[in-house]
Amino acid sequence: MEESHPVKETVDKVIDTVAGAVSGGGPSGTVPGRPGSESPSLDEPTEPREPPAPKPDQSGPQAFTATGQAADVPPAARAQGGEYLTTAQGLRLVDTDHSLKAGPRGPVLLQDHHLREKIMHFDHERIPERVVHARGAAAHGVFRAYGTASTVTKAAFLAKDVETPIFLRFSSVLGSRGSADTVRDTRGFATKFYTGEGVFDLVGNNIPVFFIQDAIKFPDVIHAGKPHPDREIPQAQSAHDTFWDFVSLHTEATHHTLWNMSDRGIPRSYRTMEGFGVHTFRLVDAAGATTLVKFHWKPKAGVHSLLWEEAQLINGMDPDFHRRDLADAIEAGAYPQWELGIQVFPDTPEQTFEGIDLLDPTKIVPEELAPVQPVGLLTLNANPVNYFAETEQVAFHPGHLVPGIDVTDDPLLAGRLFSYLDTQITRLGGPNFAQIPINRTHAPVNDMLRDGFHQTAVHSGVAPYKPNSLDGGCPFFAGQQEGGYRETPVQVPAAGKVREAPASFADHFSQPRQFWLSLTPVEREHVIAAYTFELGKVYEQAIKERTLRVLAEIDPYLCEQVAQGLGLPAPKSAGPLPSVEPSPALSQLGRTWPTTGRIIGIVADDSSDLQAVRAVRQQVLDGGMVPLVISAAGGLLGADSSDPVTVQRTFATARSVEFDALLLAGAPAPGKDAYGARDAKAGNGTPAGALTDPRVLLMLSEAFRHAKPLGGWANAEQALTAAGIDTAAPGVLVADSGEAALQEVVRLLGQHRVWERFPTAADIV
Ligand code: HDE
Repeated sequence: MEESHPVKETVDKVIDTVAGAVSGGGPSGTVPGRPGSESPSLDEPTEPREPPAPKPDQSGPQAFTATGQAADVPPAARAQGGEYLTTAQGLRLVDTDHSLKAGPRGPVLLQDHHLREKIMHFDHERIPERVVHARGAAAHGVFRAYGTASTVTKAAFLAKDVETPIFLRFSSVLGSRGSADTVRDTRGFATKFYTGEGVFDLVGNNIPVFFIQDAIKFPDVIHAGKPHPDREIPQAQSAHDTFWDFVSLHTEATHHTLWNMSDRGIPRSYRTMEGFGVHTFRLVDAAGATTLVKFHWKPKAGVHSLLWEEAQLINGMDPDFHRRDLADAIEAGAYPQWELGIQVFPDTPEQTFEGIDLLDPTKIVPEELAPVQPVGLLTLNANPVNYFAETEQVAFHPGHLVPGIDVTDDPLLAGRLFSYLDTQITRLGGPNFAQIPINRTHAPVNDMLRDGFHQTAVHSGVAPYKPNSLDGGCPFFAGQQEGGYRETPVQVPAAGKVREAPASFADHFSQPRQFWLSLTPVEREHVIAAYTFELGKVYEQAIKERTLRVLAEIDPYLCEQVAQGLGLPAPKSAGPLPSVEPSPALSQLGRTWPTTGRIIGIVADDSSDLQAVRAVRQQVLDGGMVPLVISAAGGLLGADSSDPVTVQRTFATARSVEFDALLLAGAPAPGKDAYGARDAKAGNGTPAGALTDPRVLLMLSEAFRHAKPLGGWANAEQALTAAGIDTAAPGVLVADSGEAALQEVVRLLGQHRVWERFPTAADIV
């Protein structure tokens, strides 16, 4: 029996839906990205009825009371109900289209309670966006522990086979809430575990180091990265004077900046990013023994990035690329997964490992020295029902800890422990943000905190203080047996109060050099290009020259190449460069990954062998990937046949950047709209006698230069040649059948891109 696959089922439903709609048969399923759970009627519905249910891929926060007690209410009870439009007080309304007036042409009356309420609420719909990480997307999921961490921590949610609901929010750092997704930036990777012992938040990034070693510098680095305060440009990017001014003067930022300039700064998808806890944490086992650890998230889909040109095109074509990708994957049932792992270090008084200061957040510990040991699997399996209620209002805090997990004296972490509570007072409007449904703990709350804006709990008792006798002495202290959280009594060496960093924090260049040396040649080319682009956007020459001095401390070749691009002389390093061992684990390349959830474009038209197109599409689905058929016009190919093929994209609406690989079912003839005045992508239009649509040629040449696998059959060679592509080039395959072409394309996709297509500079190796 053929095994059913969630992606396949969904895409089949898409095909049914579109085919049904075109043939007048009505929809029979959902398509990823469908706006609601029901298809709309052509005319405005007038028959009163209950609101439609959320879409099946969506789930709100689980039902718990404001005081952390399981609530026996169906999820839908949180949404609105009833058949009729009402005021916020539940008063039914007869009209919401007209203000109350003294006659149809008369003045509006102040007594219009509905007008006042509607406009008052609208006027206050916005809350301040996050001061950093404002742009984000999130999903619900579950974390299942392997039990392997139980040797080092008593945290109950890390015990074998314990399943914990989670909410995970990804974000970029610098941009505003409406900024584009694929900018060059660090990404946030914040996970809320709703454990039985209280909420644990792992508030990490996709880059394992940070710009600064002390939280007191955070406003400085963020002010430098944000748009210039006078013109408020540029949005969501570091390619400007203030950013490079700061990082070139503040050289402890060098390591993080280098990661940003590498492919890590432009991930292909949230699904293909690693996550890092950055700081060293302290784990505590049941006997009180402690271990130092660093947290890592490893994506099952592999770590993949965009190319810079692709990222820039996507920002125009689909600024929501990352959030759409995440939501569509979950809706299609291709659930993204990450393994949580820990690097484990002995908790010694020095808090160092192999000479690396574990309290310095600008340093990593190479995986070759301390392997990442898997402790559990996270699966994202539901999209939020409401962006604002969940993704916007979720509040993470590194100080949300559970027994068995403690913080260390990393000075960056210390400042965060203050900041993440403090910021919510402005952002979420008061101290009761923990009572917002997405933030509610799944453990009973008995906290003696009272009142305040937006208090939604109804506290009973008269003695919210301790000691008391009036409430029977409640609440009582928990010993460790009852899960009481006790901070580890770490010995603090005697010292004077100083505003200083330890001497070990002064090394700013050895690990950047190690990162550079660990990259493959093509990854190094990307780093050179990124620095050259960013500094090329800097106005002041002094800032460029100062940055070149920093690059000289990383590597002379990197410095020379960037200097050449900027038309400036390359400075020499101040002294000999540190001798460091590369860490191959830092490179993203050289491994093979599953291709599940990847997007394959199939270019076809009515002249294509539709039997072959159908078969290939089916094989893509069977492989857990998403096939999108691209043709000259929307609708159906082979509309008259018994089994037509639905078109998902047209030459006018598609762009190569949407696809991970392309398949050509022949050489599609120019579409009727293939002329520049209608679609600039068609250029000067189609020269007389041209056999292939110019937009297809553009798509092919873009995909080729973005090192994407290209396959084709029938007369595909004609289109490839017309696009100027050598069919003998690596990763280009014209096969006898669609099946053979697909097989090769999928094999190549396992490595993400065909890097060998383009030679790197000989002297970079
Ligand atoms: Fe944050 N950071 N941060 N940060 N951070 C915030 O908290 C802050 C740092 C990170 O999806 C804010 O609720 C300080 C490191 C993520 O809601 C704020 C310092 C790391 C998110 C804040 C840091 C992060 C934030 C803004 C220097 C990686 C998004 C709104 C000591 C380990 C969480 C908010 C989400 C958000 C402060 C440095 C990750 C202002 C003071 C290092 C993923 O509290």
